[in-house]
Amino acid sequence: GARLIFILGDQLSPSISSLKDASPGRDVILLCEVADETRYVRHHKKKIAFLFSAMRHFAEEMRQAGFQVDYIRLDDPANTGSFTGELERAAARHAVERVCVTEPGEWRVAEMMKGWAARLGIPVEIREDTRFLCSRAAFSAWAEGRKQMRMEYFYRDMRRKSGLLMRGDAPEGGRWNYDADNRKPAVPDLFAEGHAGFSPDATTGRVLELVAARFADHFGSLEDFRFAVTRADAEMALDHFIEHHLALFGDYQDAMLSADPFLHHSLLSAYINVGLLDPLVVCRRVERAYLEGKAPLNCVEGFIRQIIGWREYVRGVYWLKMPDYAQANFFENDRPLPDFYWTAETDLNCLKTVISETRDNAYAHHIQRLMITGNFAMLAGVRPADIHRWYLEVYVDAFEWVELPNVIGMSQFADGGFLGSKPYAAGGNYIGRMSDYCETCRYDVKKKTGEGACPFNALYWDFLDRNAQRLRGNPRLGPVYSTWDRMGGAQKEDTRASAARFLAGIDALPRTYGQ
Ligand code: FAD
Ligand code: DLZ
Ligand code: SF4
Repeated sequence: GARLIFILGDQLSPSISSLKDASPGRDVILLCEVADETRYVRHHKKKIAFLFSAMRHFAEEMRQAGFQVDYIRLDDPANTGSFTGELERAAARHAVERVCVTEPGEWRVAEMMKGWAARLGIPVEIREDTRFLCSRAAFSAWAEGRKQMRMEYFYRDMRRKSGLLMRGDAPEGGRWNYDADNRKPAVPDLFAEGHAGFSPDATTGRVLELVAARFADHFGSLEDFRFAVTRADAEMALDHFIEHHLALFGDYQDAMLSADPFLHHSLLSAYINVGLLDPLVVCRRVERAYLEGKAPLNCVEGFIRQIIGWREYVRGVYWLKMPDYAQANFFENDRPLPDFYWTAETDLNCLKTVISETRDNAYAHHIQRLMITGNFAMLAGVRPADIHRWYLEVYVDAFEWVELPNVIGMSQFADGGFLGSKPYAAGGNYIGRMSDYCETCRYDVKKKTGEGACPFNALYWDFLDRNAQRLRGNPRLGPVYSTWDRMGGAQKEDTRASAARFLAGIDALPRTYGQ
Protein backbone atom coordinates (compact mmCIF):
# COMPACT_ATOMS: atom_id res chain seq x y z
CA GLY A 1 0.00 0.00 0.00
CA ALA A 2 0.91 3.67 -0.25
CA ARG A 3 3.56 4.96 2.15
CA LEU A 4 4.36 8.32 3.58
CA ILE A 5 8.12 8.74 3.60
CA PHE A 6 9.14 11.37 6.11
CA ILE A 7 12.49 13.01 5.38
CA LEU A 8 14.06 15.13 8.13
CA GLY A 9 16.14 18.20 7.40
CA ASP A 10 19.45 16.37 7.81
CA GLN A 11 18.42 13.39 5.66
CA LEU A 12 18.69 14.99 2.23
CA SER A 13 20.15 12.00 0.37
CA PRO A 14 18.39 10.17 -2.47
CA SER A 15 20.12 7.05 -1.13
CA ILE A 16 18.74 7.47 2.42
CA SER A 17 17.37 4.18 3.78
CA SER A 18 13.78 5.44 4.04
CA LEU A 19 13.74 5.91 0.25
CA LYS A 20 15.38 2.60 -0.56
CA ASP A 21 12.41 0.79 -2.06
CA ALA A 22 10.24 3.86 -2.59
CA SER A 23 7.95 3.91 -5.58
CA PRO A 24 7.31 7.28 -7.27
CA GLY A 25 3.82 6.37 -8.42
CA ARG A 26 2.62 5.15 -5.07
CA ASP A 27 4.49 6.80 -2.20
CA VAL A 28 4.44 10.37 -0.95
CA ILE A 29 7.52 12.16 0.39
CA LEU A 30 7.02 14.62 3.25
CA LEU A 31 9.41 17.41 4.25
CA CYS A 32 8.45 20.14 6.67
CA GLU A 33 9.91 23.34 8.06
CA VAL A 34 8.72 23.46 11.66
CA ALA A 35 9.09 26.10 14.34
CA ASP A 36 10.01 23.57 17.06
CA GLU A 37 13.16 22.52 15.20
CA THR A 38 14.22 26.12 14.69
CA ARG A 39 13.66 27.02 18.33
CA TYR A 40 14.67 24.12 20.59
CA VAL A 41 17.91 26.01 20.49
CA ARG A 42 18.12 29.36 18.73
CA HIS A 43 20.19 28.35 15.72
CA HIS A 44 22.44 30.78 13.87
CA LYS A 45 20.50 32.54 11.09
CA LYS A 46 22.76 31.13 8.39
CA LYS A 47 22.23 27.61 9.69
CA ILE A 48 18.45 27.88 9.40
CA ALA A 49 18.77 29.44 5.94
CA PHE A 50 21.14 26.69 4.82
CA LEU A 51 18.82 23.95 6.03
CA PHE A 52 15.62 25.39 4.61
CA SER A 53 17.18 26.12 1.24
CA ALA A 54 18.80 22.67 1.06
CA MET A 55 15.44 21.10 2.02
CA ARG A 56 13.59 23.06 -0.67
CA HIS A 57 16.15 22.08 -3.30
CA PHE A 58 15.99 18.46 -2.23
CA ALA A 59 12.20 18.51 -2.56
CA GLU A 60 12.62 19.81 -6.11
CA GLU A 61 15.21 17.12 -6.87
CA MET A 62 12.76 14.44 -5.74
CA ARG A 63 9.93 15.97 -7.78
CA GLN A 64 12.22 15.84 -10.81
CA ALA A 65 12.75 12.16 -10.04
CA GLY A 66 8.99 11.68 -10.37
CA PHE A 67 7.94 11.63 -6.71
CA GLN A 68 4.93 13.31 -5.24
CA VAL A 69 6.48 15.60 -2.63
CA ASP A 70 4.49 17.30 0.08
CA TYR A 71 6.54 20.26 1.32
CA ILE A 72 5.31 22.31 4.27
CA ARG A 73 6.79 25.77 4.59
CA LEU A 74 7.37 27.54 7.86
CA ASP A 75 4.89 30.29 6.97
CA ASP A 76 2.11 27.92 5.88
CA PRO A 77 -0.84 29.15 8.02
CA ALA A 78 -1.86 25.58 8.87
CA ASN A 79 1.64 24.58 10.02
CA THR A 80 1.41 23.09 13.53
CA GLY A 81 5.10 23.78 14.23
CA SER A 82 6.16 20.25 15.15
CA PHE A 83 7.31 17.06 13.42
CA THR A 84 4.55 15.09 15.11
CA GLY A 85 1.84 17.59 14.20
CA GLU A 86 2.92 17.79 10.57
CA LEU A 87 3.22 14.03 10.21
CA GLU A 88 -0.27 13.63 11.62
CA ARG A 89 -1.75 16.19 9.23
CA ALA A 90 0.06 14.66 6.24
CA ALA A 91 -1.04 11.12 7.11
CA ALA A 92 -4.66 12.33 7.13
CA ARG A 93 -4.26 14.21 3.84
CA HIS A 94 -2.81 11.34 1.89
CA ALA A 95 -4.68 8.24 3.06
CA VAL A 96 -1.46 6.24 3.41
CA GLU A 97 -1.23 2.80 4.98
CA ARG A 98 2.11 3.22 6.66
CA VAL A 99 4.90 5.64 7.45
CA CYS A 100 8.56 5.07 6.72
CA VAL A 101 11.37 7.13 8.20
CA THR A 102 15.12 6.81 8.78
CA GLU A 103 16.26 6.96 12.42
CA PRO A 104 17.03 10.53 13.45
CA GLY A 105 20.39 12.01 14.42
CA GLU A 106 19.18 13.25 17.77
CA TRP A 107 18.01 11.44 20.88
CA ARG A 108 15.32 14.07 21.39
CA VAL A 109 13.73 13.23 18.03
CA ALA A 110 14.15 9.47 18.53
CA GLU A 111 12.05 9.81 21.71
CA MET A 112 9.44 11.72 19.73
CA MET A 113 9.29 8.98 17.09
CA LYS A 114 8.48 6.31 19.68
CA GLY A 115 5.02 7.81 20.07
CA TRP A 116 4.17 8.10 16.38
CA ALA A 117 2.63 4.68 15.61
CA ALA A 118 0.17 4.93 18.50
CA ARG A 119 -0.68 8.50 17.69
CA LEU A 120 -1.33 7.85 13.99
CA GLY A 121 -2.87 4.42 14.30
CA ILE A 122 -0.78 3.06 11.41
CA PRO A 123 2.56 1.26 11.35
CA VAL A 124 5.66 3.46 11.47
CA GLU A 125 8.78 1.78 10.19
CA ILE A 126 12.00 3.31 11.54
CA ARG A 127 15.01 2.26 9.49
CA GLU A 128 18.70 2.30 10.35
CA ASP A 129 20.70 5.24 9.02
CA THR A 130 23.02 3.47 6.59
CA ARG A 131 25.02 6.61 5.83
CA PHE A 132 27.33 5.53 8.65
CA LEU A 133 29.97 2.84 8.35
CA CYS A 134 29.34 1.63 11.89
CA SER A 135 25.78 1.01 13.04
CA ARG A 136 24.67 1.90 16.54
CA ALA A 137 24.42 -1.80 17.39
CA ALA A 138 27.90 -2.56 16.02
CA PHE A 139 29.36 0.29 18.06
CA SER A 140 27.71 -0.93 21.25
CA ALA A 141 29.15 -4.37 20.62
CA TRP A 142 32.62 -2.88 20.08
CA ALA A 143 32.33 -0.76 23.23
CA GLU A 144 31.02 -3.62 25.37
CA GLY A 145 33.12 -4.06 28.47
CA ARG A 146 35.53 -1.21 27.70
CA LYS A 147 35.93 1.22 30.56
CA GLN A 148 37.64 3.80 28.43
CA MET A 149 37.47 3.90 24.73
CA ARG A 150 40.13 5.03 22.39
CA MET A 151 39.41 6.33 18.94
CA GLU A 152 42.62 4.97 17.44
CA TYR A 153 41.62 1.31 17.75
CA PHE A 154 38.12 1.96 16.52
CA TYR A 155 39.58 3.82 13.56
CA ARG A 156 41.78 0.87 12.57
CA ASP A 157 38.67 -1.33 12.49
CA MET A 158 36.95 1.20 10.25
CA ARG A 159 39.97 1.23 7.92
CA ARG A 160 39.77 -2.55 7.65
CA LYS A 161 36.02 -2.48 7.24
CA SER A 162 36.05 0.14 4.48
CA GLY A 163 39.30 -0.94 2.85
CA LEU A 164 40.34 2.72 2.68
CA LEU A 165 44.13 3.17 2.46
CA MET A 166 44.74 -0.54 2.97
CA ARG A 167 47.25 -2.87 1.33
CA GLY A 168 45.69 -6.20 2.14
CA ASP A 169 45.67 -6.32 5.93
CA ALA A 170 48.31 -3.62 6.32
CA PRO A 171 47.86 0.15 6.37
CA GLU A 172 49.10 2.06 3.35
CA GLY A 173 52.67 3.24 3.95
CA GLY A 174 53.11 0.93 6.94
CA ARG A 175 51.59 3.20 9.60
CA TRP A 176 48.00 3.78 10.63
CA ASN A 177 48.41 7.38 11.64
CA TYR A 178 50.59 10.16 10.23
CA ASP A 179 49.69 12.89 12.70
CA ALA A 180 53.31 13.32 13.70
CA ASP A 181 53.87 14.91 10.27
CA ASN A 182 51.03 17.39 10.71
CA ARG A 183 50.44 20.36 12.98
CA LYS A 184 52.66 23.10 11.61
CA PRO A 185 51.98 26.79 12.26
CA ALA A 186 51.02 28.72 9.11
CA VAL A 187 52.18 32.03 7.66
CA PRO A 188 49.82 34.30 5.70
CA ASP A 189 49.86 33.44 2.01
CA LEU A 190 48.38 36.16 -0.17
CA PHE A 191 48.25 33.82 -3.12
CA ALA A 192 46.45 30.94 -1.44
CA GLU A 193 43.42 29.73 -3.35
CA GLY A 194 40.12 30.64 -1.67
CA HIS A 195 37.29 28.21 -0.97
CA ALA A 196 34.36 27.43 -3.23
CA GLY A 197 31.41 29.75 -2.60
CA PHE A 198 28.00 29.84 -4.27
CA SER A 199 25.80 32.88 -4.89
CA PRO A 200 22.23 32.53 -3.64
CA ASP A 201 19.67 31.52 -6.30
CA ALA A 202 16.00 32.57 -6.19
CA THR A 203 15.05 29.82 -3.74
CA THR A 204 17.84 30.75 -1.34
CA GLY A 205 16.91 34.41 -1.77
CA ARG A 206 13.35 33.72 -0.59
CA VAL A 207 14.63 31.69 2.35
CA LEU A 208 17.02 34.48 3.35
CA GLU A 209 14.07 36.90 3.45
CA LEU A 210 12.04 34.50 5.55
CA VAL A 211 14.88 33.98 8.01
CA ALA A 212 15.64 37.70 8.23
CA ALA A 213 11.99 38.38 9.06
CA ARG A 214 11.35 35.46 11.42
CA PHE A 215 14.66 35.00 13.21
CA ALA A 216 15.94 38.52 13.66
CA ASP A 217 16.68 37.83 17.33
CA HIS A 218 18.87 34.80 16.62
CA PHE A 219 22.67 34.95 16.75
CA GLY A 220 24.66 35.53 13.59
CA SER A 221 24.86 37.41 10.34
CA LEU A 222 22.96 36.52 7.15
CA GLU A 223 25.29 38.59 4.96
CA ASP A 224 27.36 36.98 2.27
CA PHE A 225 25.62 33.59 2.24
CA ARG A 226 27.89 31.31 0.22
CA PHE A 227 26.95 27.76 1.18
CA ALA A 228 26.15 25.11 -1.38
CA VAL A 229 22.49 24.08 -1.04
CA THR A 230 22.32 21.44 -3.78
CA ARG A 231 24.08 18.13 -4.25
CA ALA A 232 25.69 19.38 -7.47
CA ASP A 233 27.19 22.44 -5.79
CA ALA A 234 28.33 20.43 -2.76
CA GLU A 235 30.14 18.11 -5.19
CA MET A 236 31.80 21.14 -6.77
CA ALA A 237 32.93 22.22 -3.32
CA LEU A 238 34.42 18.75 -2.80
CA ASP A 239 36.25 18.90 -6.15
CA HIS A 240 37.57 22.35 -5.32
CA PHE A 241 38.86 21.18 -1.95
CA ILE A 242 40.62 18.16 -3.46
CA GLU A 243 42.13 20.26 -6.21
CA HIS A 244 43.33 23.21 -4.15
CA HIS A 245 43.55 22.36 -0.45
CA LEU A 246 43.86 18.64 0.25
CA ALA A 247 47.61 18.54 -0.36
CA LEU A 248 48.14 21.04 2.47
CA PHE A 249 45.31 19.88 4.75
CA GLY A 250 47.45 17.91 7.18
CA ASP A 251 50.37 20.28 7.43
CA TYR A 252 48.27 23.22 8.58
CA GLN A 253 45.44 21.40 10.34
CA ASP A 254 46.18 23.05 13.68
CA ALA A 255 47.18 26.49 12.44
CA MET A 256 45.14 29.67 13.00
CA LEU A 257 45.53 32.93 11.08
CA SER A 258 43.61 36.19 11.56
CA ALA A 259 43.46 36.87 7.85
CA ASP A 260 42.13 33.42 6.90
CA PRO A 261 39.26 31.76 8.77
CA PHE A 262 39.35 28.65 6.56
CA LEU A 263 43.01 27.87 5.75
CA HIS A 264 43.09 24.42 4.11
CA HIS A 265 40.06 22.95 5.85
CA SER A 266 37.42 21.38 3.63
CA LEU A 267 34.27 23.21 4.82
CA LEU A 268 32.38 20.04 3.95
CA SER A 269 30.99 19.07 7.37
CA ALA A 270 27.58 20.67 6.90
CA TYR A 271 27.15 19.07 3.48
CA ILE A 272 28.07 15.66 4.82
CA ASN A 273 25.90 16.02 7.93
CA VAL A 274 22.70 16.94 6.07
CA GLY A 275 23.23 14.34 3.34
CA LEU A 276 24.30 16.45 0.37
CA LEU A 277 27.56 14.48 0.31
CA ASP A 278 28.04 10.85 1.27
CA PRO A 279 30.92 10.44 3.76
CA LEU A 280 32.28 7.28 2.15
CA VAL A 281 32.12 8.72 -1.33
CA VAL A 282 34.06 11.74 -0.06
CA CYS A 283 36.71 9.44 1.45
CA ARG A 284 37.05 7.36 -1.72
CA ARG A 285 37.50 10.50 -3.80
CA VAL A 286 40.20 11.70 -1.42
CA GLU A 287 41.86 8.27 -1.49
CA ARG A 288 41.87 8.40 -5.29
CA ALA A 289 43.63 11.79 -5.20
CA TYR A 290 46.38 10.08 -3.18
CA LEU A 291 46.62 7.11 -5.55
CA GLU A 292 46.91 9.52 -8.46
CA GLY A 293 49.76 11.30 -6.73
CA LYS A 294 47.86 14.55 -6.17
CA ALA A 295 48.17 14.64 -2.37
CA PRO A 296 50.60 13.14 0.16
CA LEU A 297 49.70 10.33 2.51
CA ASN A 298 49.84 12.39 5.72
CA CYS A 299 47.13 14.73 4.39
CA VAL A 300 44.90 12.05 2.95
CA GLU A 301 45.19 9.73 5.95
CA GLY A 302 44.52 12.65 8.32
CA PHE A 303 41.42 13.68 6.42
CA ILE A 304 40.01 10.17 6.12
CA ARG A 305 40.65 9.60 9.84
CA GLN A 306 38.47 12.59 10.73
CA ILE A 307 35.57 11.09 8.82
CA ILE A 308 35.68 7.31 9.29
CA GLY A 309 37.45 7.66 12.65
CA TRP A 310 36.31 10.65 14.68
CA ARG A 311 32.97 11.27 13.03
CA GLU A 312 31.84 7.65 13.39
CA TYR A 313 33.33 7.35 16.86
CA VAL A 314 31.56 10.39 18.33
CA ARG A 315 28.27 9.18 16.91
CA GLY A 316 28.77 5.83 18.58
CA VAL A 317 29.57 7.47 21.91
CA TYR A 318 26.52 9.73 21.59
CA TRP A 319 24.04 6.85 21.24
CA LEU A 320 25.84 4.76 23.82
CA LYS A 321 25.72 7.51 26.44
CA MET A 322 22.52 9.45 25.87
CA PRO A 323 20.54 10.85 27.56
CA ASP A 324 22.85 11.14 30.59
CA TYR A 325 25.76 12.40 28.51
CA ALA A 326 24.16 15.83 28.07
CA GLN A 327 24.28 16.33 31.86
CA ALA A 328 27.91 15.30 32.39
CA ASN A 329 29.86 17.80 34.52
CA PHE A 330 33.05 16.13 35.77
CA PHE A 331 34.56 19.36 37.13
CA GLU A 332 31.25 20.48 38.69
CA ASN A 333 31.54 23.80 36.89
CA ASP A 334 28.96 26.43 37.64
CA ARG A 335 29.92 29.60 35.78
CA PRO A 336 27.34 30.81 33.23
CA LEU A 337 28.61 31.32 29.68
CA PRO A 338 30.13 34.82 29.44
CA ASP A 339 28.08 37.23 27.39
CA PHE A 340 30.96 37.91 24.99
CA TYR A 341 30.37 34.50 23.41
CA TRP A 342 27.34 36.21 21.86
CA THR A 343 28.68 39.71 21.30
CA ALA A 344 32.39 39.10 20.55
CA GLU A 345 33.05 42.10 22.78
CA THR A 346 36.20 41.05 24.55
CA ASP A 347 39.78 42.27 24.40
CA LEU A 348 41.19 38.76 24.31
CA ASN A 349 42.06 38.87 20.62
CA CYS A 350 41.94 35.11 20.03
CA LEU A 351 38.41 34.84 21.42
CA LYS A 352 37.29 38.01 19.70
CA THR A 353 38.54 36.74 16.34
CA VAL A 354 37.01 33.27 16.58
CA ILE A 355 33.67 34.49 17.94
CA SER A 356 33.42 37.23 15.27
CA GLU A 357 34.17 34.69 12.55
CA THR A 358 31.59 32.36 14.04
CA ARG A 359 29.00 35.14 14.00
CA ASP A 360 29.79 36.01 10.38
CA ASN A 361 30.30 32.55 8.89
CA ALA A 362 28.51 30.06 11.19
CA TYR A 363 31.86 28.28 10.91
CA ALA A 364 35.10 27.89 12.81
CA HIS A 365 37.64 25.20 12.13
CA HIS A 366 38.46 22.41 14.51
CA ILE A 367 41.39 23.93 16.35
CA GLN A 368 39.54 27.22 16.86
CA ARG A 369 36.60 25.32 18.38
CA LEU A 370 38.84 23.11 20.50
CA MET A 371 41.70 25.36 21.60
CA ILE A 372 40.13 28.84 21.69
CA THR A 373 36.42 28.86 22.59
CA GLY A 374 36.41 25.33 24.06
CA ASN A 375 39.68 25.62 25.97
CA PHE A 376 38.70 28.98 27.41
CA ALA A 377 35.32 27.70 28.63
CA MET A 378 36.94 24.73 30.36
CA LEU A 379 39.70 26.81 31.97
CA ALA A 380 37.18 29.41 33.14
CA GLY A 381 34.90 26.72 34.59
CA VAL A 382 31.85 27.36 32.43
CA ARG A 383 28.86 25.03 32.87
CA PRO A 384 29.16 22.29 30.21
CA ALA A 385 25.44 22.52 29.43
CA ASP A 386 25.82 26.22 28.59
CA ILE A 387 28.78 25.77 26.30
CA HIS A 388 27.11 22.74 24.69
CA ARG A 389 24.10 24.82 23.83
CA TRP A 390 26.28 27.55 22.38
CA TYR A 391 28.03 25.14 20.00
CA LEU A 392 24.72 23.61 18.96
CA GLU A 393 23.36 27.04 18.10
CA VAL A 394 26.21 28.74 16.32
CA TYR A 395 27.69 26.28 13.80
CA VAL A 396 26.10 25.39 10.49
CA ASP A 397 27.23 21.77 10.87
CA ALA A 398 25.95 21.37 14.45
CA PHE A 399 23.63 18.46 15.09
CA GLU A 400 23.59 17.09 18.58
CA TRP A 401 24.94 13.60 17.75
CA VAL A 402 28.23 15.10 16.54
CA GLU A 403 28.31 18.35 18.51
CA LEU A 404 27.63 16.98 22.00
CA PRO A 405 30.44 14.39 22.22
CA ASN A 406 32.88 16.87 20.70
CA VAL A 407 31.93 19.46 23.30
CA ILE A 408 31.21 17.40 26.41
CA GLY A 409 33.82 14.72 25.76
CA MET A 410 36.61 16.09 23.64
CA SER A 411 36.64 19.76 24.47
CA GLN A 412 35.34 20.06 28.04
CA PHE A 413 36.47 16.70 29.46
CA ALA A 414 33.10 16.81 31.22
CA ASP A 415 32.78 13.02 30.90
CA GLY A 416 35.91 12.57 32.99
CA GLY A 417 37.89 10.91 30.22
CA PHE A 418 35.49 8.45 28.61
CA LEU A 419 35.90 9.80 25.08
CA GLY A 420 39.41 11.24 25.23
CA SER A 421 42.41 10.52 27.40
CA LYS A 422 43.27 13.99 28.73
CA PRO A 423 41.77 17.47 28.81
CA TYR A 424 42.68 19.74 25.90
CA ALA A 425 43.87 22.50 28.20
CA ALA A 426 46.44 25.03 27.07
CA GLY A 427 47.84 28.37 28.12
CA GLY A 428 48.79 31.30 25.91
CA ASN A 429 51.98 29.58 24.84
CA TYR A 430 50.13 27.13 22.60
CA ILE A 431 47.95 29.84 21.09
CA GLY A 432 50.99 32.02 20.47
CA ARG A 433 52.77 29.17 18.71
CA MET A 434 49.88 28.03 16.50
CA SER A 435 48.36 31.41 15.56
CA ASP A 436 49.12 35.05 14.86
CA TYR A 437 46.35 36.24 17.22
CA CYS A 438 48.73 37.31 19.98
CA GLU A 439 50.68 39.67 17.73
CA THR A 440 47.88 42.23 17.78
CA CYS A 441 46.44 41.47 21.20
CA ARG A 442 46.50 43.98 24.02
CA TYR A 443 47.76 41.23 26.35
CA ASP A 444 51.30 39.94 26.48
CA VAL A 445 51.32 36.22 25.80
CA LYS A 446 54.74 35.81 27.42
CA LYS A 447 53.68 37.46 30.67
CA LYS A 448 52.37 34.97 33.24
CA THR A 449 50.60 37.09 35.85
CA GLY A 450 49.71 40.65 36.73
CA GLU A 451 48.67 43.65 34.65
CA GLY A 452 48.73 43.02 30.90
CA ALA A 453 49.50 39.30 31.22
CA CYS A 454 47.69 36.94 28.84
CA PRO A 455 44.73 35.66 30.90
CA PHE A 456 45.09 32.15 29.46
CA ASN A 457 48.36 31.73 31.38
CA ALA A 458 47.04 32.14 34.91
CA LEU A 459 43.77 30.43 33.98
CA TYR A 460 45.65 27.37 32.76
CA TRP A 461 47.54 26.81 36.02
CA ASP A 462 44.56 27.79 38.13
CA PHE A 463 42.47 25.19 36.31
CA LEU A 464 45.02 22.47 37.03
CA ASP A 465 45.36 23.60 40.63
CA ARG A 466 41.61 23.80 41.21
CA ASN A 467 41.09 20.34 39.76
CA ALA A 468 44.20 18.65 41.12
CA GLN A 469 42.18 16.02 42.96
CA ARG A 470 40.41 15.02 39.78
CA LEU A 471 43.38 15.20 37.40
CA ARG A 472 46.57 14.40 39.25
CA GLY A 473 46.16 10.69 38.75
CA ASN A 474 46.11 11.11 34.96
CA PRO A 475 49.45 9.75 33.72
CA ARG A 476 49.48 12.16 30.78
CA LEU A 477 49.35 15.11 33.18
CA GLY A 478 52.18 13.95 35.40
CA PRO A 479 54.83 16.27 33.89
CA VAL A 480 52.55 19.33 34.09
CA TYR A 481 51.80 18.77 37.76
CA SER A 482 55.52 18.35 38.40
CA THR A 483 56.08 21.79 36.91
CA TRP A 484 53.32 23.26 39.07
CA ASP A 485 54.74 21.57 42.16
CA ARG A 486 58.15 23.09 41.50
CA MET A 487 56.76 26.65 41.45
CA GLY A 488 57.36 28.68 44.56
CA GLY A 489 54.57 29.56 46.98
CA ALA A 490 54.56 33.23 45.98
CA GLN A 491 54.33 32.38 42.30
CA LYS A 492 51.41 30.03 42.97
CA GLU A 493 49.60 32.70 44.96
CA ASP A 494 50.20 35.21 42.19
CA THR A 495 48.76 32.81 39.65
CA ARG A 496 45.67 32.09 41.74
CA ALA A 497 45.09 35.79 42.41
CA SER A 498 45.50 36.72 38.73
CA ALA A 499 43.01 34.07 37.67
CA ALA A 500 40.54 35.06 40.39
CA ARG A 501 40.73 38.73 39.39
CA PHE A 502 40.12 37.89 35.76
CA LEU A 503 37.20 35.56 36.52
CA ALA A 504 35.59 38.09 38.84
CA GLY A 505 35.74 40.54 35.93
CA ILE A 506 33.84 38.16 33.66
CA ASP A 507 31.26 37.40 36.31
CA ALA A 508 30.61 41.12 36.69
CA LEU A 509 29.79 41.52 32.98
CA PRO A 510 26.11 42.04 32.15
CA ARG A 511 24.32 39.17 30.46
CA THR A 512 22.02 40.18 27.66
CA TYR A 513 21.69 37.27 25.29
CA GLY A 514 20.98 33.58 25.17
CA GLN A 515 19.55 33.21 28.66
P1 FAD B 1 37.87 19.54 8.10
O1 FAD B 1 38.93 20.01 8.99
O2 FAD B 1 38.04 19.77 6.65
O3 FAD B 1 37.69 17.97 8.38
C1 FAD B 1 37.13 17.08 7.42
C2 FAD B 1 35.88 16.42 7.91
O4 FAD B 1 36.14 15.55 8.97
C3 FAD B 1 34.80 17.37 8.42
O5 FAD B 1 34.05 17.90 7.37
C4 FAD B 1 34.01 16.46 9.34
O6 FAD B 1 33.02 15.77 8.61
C5 FAD B 1 35.02 15.48 9.85
N1 FAD B 1 35.49 15.79 11.21
C6 FAD B 1 36.64 16.40 11.55
N2 FAD B 1 36.79 16.43 12.89
C7 FAD B 1 35.69 15.84 13.40
C8 FAD B 1 35.27 15.55 14.72
N3 FAD B 1 36.00 15.88 15.79
N4 FAD B 1 34.07 14.97 14.88
C9 FAD B 1 33.32 14.64 13.83
N5 FAD B 1 33.68 14.86 12.56
C10 FAD B 1 34.86 15.44 12.34
N6 FAD B 1 31.68 18.79 13.74
C11 FAD B 1 30.46 18.79 13.23
O7 FAD B 1 30.24 18.27 12.13
N7 FAD B 1 29.40 19.35 13.90
C12 FAD B 1 29.57 19.95 15.11
O8 FAD B 1 28.62 20.46 15.68
C13 FAD B 1 30.88 19.98 15.67
N8 FAD B 1 31.09 20.58 16.87
C14 FAD B 1 32.36 20.60 17.39
C15 FAD B 1 32.56 21.20 18.63
C16 FAD B 1 33.82 21.21 19.22
C17 FAD B 1 34.03 21.83 20.57
C18 FAD B 1 34.90 20.61 18.53
C19 FAD B 1 36.25 20.61 19.13
C20 FAD B 1 34.70 20.03 17.29
C21 FAD B 1 33.43 20.00 16.71
N9 FAD B 1 33.21 19.40 15.45
C22 FAD B 1 31.94 19.38 14.94
C23 FAD B 1 34.28 18.71 14.73
C24 FAD B 1 35.07 19.59 13.74
O9 FAD B 1 35.54 20.74 14.39
C25 FAD B 1 34.24 19.98 12.52
O10 FAD B 1 33.73 18.81 11.92
C26 FAD B 1 35.07 20.71 11.49
O11 FAD B 1 35.63 21.86 12.05
C27 FAD B 1 34.20 21.06 10.29
O12 FAD B 1 34.93 21.83 9.37
P2 FAD B 1 35.51 21.21 8.04
O13 FAD B 1 34.45 20.55 7.25
O14 FAD B 1 36.26 22.33 7.35
O15 FAD B 1 36.49 20.13 8.61
C1 DLZ C 1 18.12 21.98 12.56
C2 DLZ C 1 16.80 21.96 11.84
C3 DLZ C 1 16.06 23.14 11.71
C4 DLZ C 1 16.58 24.45 12.18
N1 DLZ C 1 14.86 23.13 11.13
C5 DLZ C 1 14.36 21.99 10.64
C6 DLZ C 1 13.07 21.93 10.05
O1 DLZ C 1 12.36 22.92 9.99
N2 DLZ C 1 12.65 20.76 9.55
C7 DLZ C 1 13.40 19.64 9.60
O2 DLZ C 1 12.97 18.60 9.10
N3 DLZ C 1 14.59 19.64 10.21
C8 DLZ C 1 15.09 20.78 10.72
N4 DLZ C 1 16.30 20.78 11.32
C9 DLZ C 1 17.04 19.51 11.43
C10 DLZ C 1 16.45 18.64 12.54
O3 DLZ C 1 16.55 19.33 13.78
C11 DLZ C 1 17.19 17.31 12.58
O4 DLZ C 1 16.75 16.54 11.51
C12 DLZ C 1 16.93 16.57 13.84
O5 DLZ C 1 17.53 17.25 14.89
C13 DLZ C 1 17.51 15.15 13.84
O6 DLZ C 1 18.89 15.19 13.70
FE1 SF4 D 1 44.66 35.18 23.28
FE2 SF4 D 1 46.49 35.63 25.21
FE3 SF4 D 1 47.24 35.57 22.66
FE4 SF4 D 1 45.75 37.61 23.57
S1 SF4 D 1 47.83 37.08 24.20
S2 SF4 D 1 45.45 36.48 21.65
S3 SF4 D 1 44.44 36.55 25.05
S4 SF4 D 1 46.41 33.86 23.82
